[in-house]
Amino acid sequence: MKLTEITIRHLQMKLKSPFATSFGTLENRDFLVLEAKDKSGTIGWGESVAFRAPWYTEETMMTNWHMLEDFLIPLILNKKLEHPDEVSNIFSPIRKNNMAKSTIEGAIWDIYAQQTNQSLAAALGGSARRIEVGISIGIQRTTADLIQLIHQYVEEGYKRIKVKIKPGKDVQIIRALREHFPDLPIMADANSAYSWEDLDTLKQLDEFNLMMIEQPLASDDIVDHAKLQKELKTPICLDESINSLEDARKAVELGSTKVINVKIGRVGGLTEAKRIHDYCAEKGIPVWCGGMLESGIGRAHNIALTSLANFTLPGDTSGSDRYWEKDIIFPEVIADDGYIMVPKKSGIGYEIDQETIEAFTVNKKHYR
Ligand code: OSB
Ligand code: MG
Repeated sequence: MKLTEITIRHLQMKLKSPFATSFGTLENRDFLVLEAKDKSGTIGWGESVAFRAPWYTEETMMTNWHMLEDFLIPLILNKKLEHPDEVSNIFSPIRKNNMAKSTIEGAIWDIYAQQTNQSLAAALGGSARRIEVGISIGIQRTTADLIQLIHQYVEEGYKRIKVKIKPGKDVQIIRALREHFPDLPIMADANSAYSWEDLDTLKQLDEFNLMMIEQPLASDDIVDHAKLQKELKTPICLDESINSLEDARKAVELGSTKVINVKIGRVGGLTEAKRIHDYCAEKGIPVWCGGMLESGIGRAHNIALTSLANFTLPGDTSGSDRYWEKDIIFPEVIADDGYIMVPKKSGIGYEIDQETIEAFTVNKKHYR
């Protein structure tokens, strides 16, 4: 493989309903899509999952564009590659900026899978025919609204429900959900909204039989997460804290986490995601694939990754219709009774809807 041309686009897509977390509310999803052309003409697609603002991690859509244009694209254009696993070495002179790196690496995996005539899932070593998925629900105005939404998604067949919590919007709400849905697999995601001072509140969540509590404390704090896990029965799942295999190893060794949310962008690409998966399988730590409100391109990569054997818990990759009036791939991603079929076609396994991509494009630039 050798990339000879790259196009970056800034897309803006309106979410069907605003998504509220402990940091604020998102109405439009702004993100980058990267199209890479190999010398043979094969085209691969990648998505940057960074947001407009740096609330989830420090990266943004525009820092990604800067890193891509000024550092990553110059390192990769016209460089000969045998396998996508080499990309992380080529990018190793650049510190962090994992979502930016992952944008190109994802497109290279797509090209590699196409050229070796296999699905991206198969190229990664995944064998599941279908994956089990859940849904992540943003903070709602009232608990009644939340309960109604959960009813709707449970009826659609989603296998587990994740709700966002923050201080003041936690114990009461979870108690109400548990009363209403005694046996439903429920988990709570705090996106780092708590600190050690909130120990009492977090301990109160222990009585509701949650599957796990996701990232309660600061993203750079695996020490207090280890202390907290000793105080809780509920398993802690780290999201923002895990940016590499090394982070995963340290968090597991310290006892800071019993489950890991793997996000391709956050860990710098599919190769690193697979390494974390393999390590966790060896250690008996279940993993699941997190979501970043992706378009169909990012969603396709998530589906392929989730086909690996240790993705034993339902992930955040819901159907396209949960986010968008119209997605940029076809067919759109369909979650039927909480399952998504893993595409068998080569590469990411979905066609790119060029017209729709063009319609959502705010800005684009070509590199060669
Ligand atoms: O913390 O998992 C998260 C969305 C944006 C940023 C961070 C998170 C989320 C979600 C939704 O929980 C996942 C999705 O539906 O794609
Ligand atoms: Mg999370």
